[in-house]
Amino acid sequence: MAETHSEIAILGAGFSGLAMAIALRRAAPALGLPADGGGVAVFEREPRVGGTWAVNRYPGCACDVPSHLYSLAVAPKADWSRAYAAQPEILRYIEDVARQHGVGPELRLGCGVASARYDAAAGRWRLRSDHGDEHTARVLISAVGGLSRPKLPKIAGIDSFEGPVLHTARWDDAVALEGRRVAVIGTGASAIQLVPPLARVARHLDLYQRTPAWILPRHDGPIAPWVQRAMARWPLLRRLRREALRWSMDARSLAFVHMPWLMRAVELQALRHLRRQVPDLALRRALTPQYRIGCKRILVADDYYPAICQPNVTLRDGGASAIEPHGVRDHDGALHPADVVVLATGFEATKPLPEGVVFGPGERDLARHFGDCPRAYLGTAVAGFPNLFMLVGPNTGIGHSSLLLIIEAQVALVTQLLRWMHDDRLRTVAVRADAEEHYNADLQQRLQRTVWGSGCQSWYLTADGRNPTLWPGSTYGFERMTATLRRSDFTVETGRDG
Ligand code: N01
Repeated sequence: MAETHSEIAILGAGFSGLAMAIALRRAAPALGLPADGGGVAVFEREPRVGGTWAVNRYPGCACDVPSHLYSLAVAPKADWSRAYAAQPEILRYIEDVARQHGVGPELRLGCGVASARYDAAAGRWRLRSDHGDEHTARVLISAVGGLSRPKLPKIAGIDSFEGPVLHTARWDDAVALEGRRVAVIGTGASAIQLVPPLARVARHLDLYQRTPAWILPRHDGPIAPWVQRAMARWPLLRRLRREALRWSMDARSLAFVHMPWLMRAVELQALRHLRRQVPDLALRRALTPQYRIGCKRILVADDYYPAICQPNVTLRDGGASAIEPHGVRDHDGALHPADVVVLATGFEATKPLPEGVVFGPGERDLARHFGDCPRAYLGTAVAGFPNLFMLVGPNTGIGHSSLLLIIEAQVALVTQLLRWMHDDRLRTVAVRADAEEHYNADLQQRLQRTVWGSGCQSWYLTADGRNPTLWPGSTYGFERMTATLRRSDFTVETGRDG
């Protein structure tokens, strides 16, 4: 097989991989890269760009962050059609952004990376694609996203089910749901978007709830065409809207991180929403969460509770105890027939890259190195793994605002690192172990009193309660932390070839 080479290889063409590719194009002269995307290869397993927005195609899929904040600062969009855009519009936006910025020649679509190994003698990463092709790169940037690997629940008998089993992130449009009996397992962010459209078409929908979620009103709706036109004509209006959203959402980090008791006011708002939408007392009780709001992701929906109140929908509180060839057993052991099972059970958030994929010097497996509790420096660099940078790495998740703000700050940091490598002819850059240690000790200290550690179980936490997923602060805070590269936190090798 032919071996190809690029200066930089990016894993993933979702929001973060594309934002990185765009930044590399913009900074190409300063990085010594050709302006046409040469020197960069973006490997993407799916046949199209979009990442999570290309694979999450379940009915009702939308963003629960307002559109004017859930967009890249480098690629503003004035004509979002709704306050909260749905998946097709977001995917179109991502495709448009790639096109408008000329990202294309560097894309290797339908080409996943099976393994990436660091060759210390050559100072290169050696990649092997799913097709067996070899590729080398000086720098490897992981942009695989935090929520890319579906989590399949360990429910007894799940493999014995004779009908289709779908996961929200592996949707199959060929599976007909109209007039069928559908069992949905899980009541998180994906489920609450999925249940209303499913309830409209299914003969019967059984919703297996293990833990009720806190839900706030969404206040979604179309953005009037005249508003869209005004934002296109006066970009300042759009910028003001974006900043207002950012400030108001970031202000919440104060309560999440420093004063969880303040969340009580938000709980009252959510309880009012529940009372208004669910008249049945027993159902309301079953839907009332027993943990502090914010401990798990706060959900927003206007149509979820009304859907559960429909006569063809039954809430099976307590979750599913077993699955059999033709149905699902509830918490009490009663069997409920089902034609299709839908798993809305989330993702392997602490293991986005499984074992056996990325190997640093000495064949050190990155996923094993991370173990149950991944950690990195600024979520971006990992001690012992030279010339490897991560986007949306450990502790960069953000529950209260737009992840795209974090991604763009990380992209700017990685661009600074690459610029340094180019200017000083560096062969390798790796974060120092003590800098990583110091950063994480401080981070875990800040995480201790946050709402996320207030006693619930969530995908944010490891089994022993550590938090390797969330950033404990505001998006402005993350931007500040990453704005200036502290070169003394890195070790380098000089004498770069080529
Ligand atoms: O997954 P989740 P998700 N038996 O992990 C339940 C992002 N997102 O796909 O709470 C029965 O939140 C589990 O129950 P419990 C967003 O960051 C964003 O919904 O563990 N139930 C829970 O109810 C979000 O946080 C958007 O007790 C089982 C559910 O499955 C993240 O993705 C939209 C079970 C999993 O909920 C994940 O959301 C959608 C079992 N064995 C998603 N195992 C936006 O709009 C798990 N569950 C941006």
